[in-house]
Amino acid sequence: MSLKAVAVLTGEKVKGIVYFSQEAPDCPVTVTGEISGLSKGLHGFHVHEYGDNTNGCVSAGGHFNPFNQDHGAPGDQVRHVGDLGNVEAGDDGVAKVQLTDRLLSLTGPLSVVGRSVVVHADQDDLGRGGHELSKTTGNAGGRVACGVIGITK
Ligand SMILES: [Cu+2]
Ligand SMILES: [Zn+2]
Repeated sequence: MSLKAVAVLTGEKVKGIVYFSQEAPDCPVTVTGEISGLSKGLHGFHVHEYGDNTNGCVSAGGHFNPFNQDHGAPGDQVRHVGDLGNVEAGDDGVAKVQLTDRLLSLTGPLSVVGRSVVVHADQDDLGRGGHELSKTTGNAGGRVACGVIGITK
């Protein structure tokens, strides 16, 4: 029986829905969805530690990082579990999300259910930008929308 979760992202201008599914506990997680209201181009896209929206997207905390690693690209050996790279918006401000990740899980001690999805104002440099924030946030700028990941059917 596959596991499914969903996050409804809300922000001042940016909105979206992101779906997660996983065939079985040790399988990769597929992430799909659509985010609108973005500026054209790349935007950092991560799972952050907390499913807490009490102070907007700020209270989602940092990138979900249970292994205490540096920030990186989704394909890197060294990365945060929550590092999902970038989504790319077209001229219409819409980004389609379609990715598969081997580190995410929807069950067990490292489950992302109850945490947040955050989309950022700027491009995630994937840890390679040489900025002082590259190794922690990818220097992806402000949080333009976020939503808590919840279980769905
Ligand atoms: Cu983020
Ligand atoms: Zn990160």
